[in-house]
Amino acid sequence: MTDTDRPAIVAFGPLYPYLDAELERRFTVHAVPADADLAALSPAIRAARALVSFGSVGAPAAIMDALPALEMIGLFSVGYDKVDIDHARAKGIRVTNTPDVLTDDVADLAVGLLYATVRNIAANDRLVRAGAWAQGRKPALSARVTGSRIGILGLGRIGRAIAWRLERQAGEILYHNRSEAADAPYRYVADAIDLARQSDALIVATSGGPEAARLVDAAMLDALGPQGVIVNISRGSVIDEDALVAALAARRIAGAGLDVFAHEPHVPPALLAMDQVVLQPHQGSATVHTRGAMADLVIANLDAAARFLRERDDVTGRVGTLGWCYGGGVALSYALGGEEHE
Ligand code: 8YV
Repeated sequence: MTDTDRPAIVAFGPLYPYLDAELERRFTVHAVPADADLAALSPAIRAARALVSFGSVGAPAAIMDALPALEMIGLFSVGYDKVDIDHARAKGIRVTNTPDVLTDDVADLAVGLLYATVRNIAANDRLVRAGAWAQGRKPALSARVTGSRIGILGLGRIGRAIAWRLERQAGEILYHNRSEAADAPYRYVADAIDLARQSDALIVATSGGPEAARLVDAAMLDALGPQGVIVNISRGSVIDEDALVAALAARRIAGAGLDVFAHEPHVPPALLAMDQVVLQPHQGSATVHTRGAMADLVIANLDAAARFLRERDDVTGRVGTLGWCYGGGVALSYALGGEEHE
């Protein structure tokens, strides 16, 4: 394929080396930093018909407007809260994401954070490293996971994978969604605050975005109560972070295991000083296996779309249809599918 045959795409913000290499093999890739001056983009960049970005960068309306030929956004994430979906829809730009392939690893991390928080694993690690144990200090006794009531806020794909992992350990698994999931073998709680009130641990697995912004507020944290812990592997924006810091500082909840924050990579300094909090650098999907699978899915989505882009150029003027399959049958995974997601 000559360079002129290759569809031009924009890599918006940093991606991932394996994904970068696979993109270079197929497309003419223009790297555009997330903070680029969009008014100064070259004509070659403005000709790009697809854009790829990390979940934390997404695609605001401004980049869509700066790329007049843009037809598709390929996200390297399941979450699309940083994409202006309404704007994409209005402009007829397709948005694809990477569901399913990361579900297990994100669920594993949620369960790991639950245990680490409830059993004081990180705090006790610090105690050992500091030599305090060797000098005779005993670890404080902790609560336990086995037999506890686990509330899951958002029983989508990841929420279900978390529930499945904890079924044997939990005394009960309960959940809250916008509506009851007909096929879920867990107790549905129609009100989110009630869910917190009835849970020993609350695991936040809902999708981000404006609808879920600060869904977990001071009232919900108070309902969780002084023995309760919260785990968040969803988006930092789902929890009112100031309310969380205040509740932890006043011991109105017992602890928190957090992989995500409201203003990543900034973590509120107050949290850094708290022993009852376990902090992770948004690494739910960050395994070699899963980041590779996510990159492959981004490529599959783009390849299918590239075929579509070329068909648009076909002299017959044929226009491809939505949802066709690529290679071994990996379908374009549309973020705009309307399915209840995590
Ligand atoms: C991504 C995530 O890996 O997929 C998501 O929505 O939160 C992470 O697992 C991260 O956003 C990188 O794109």
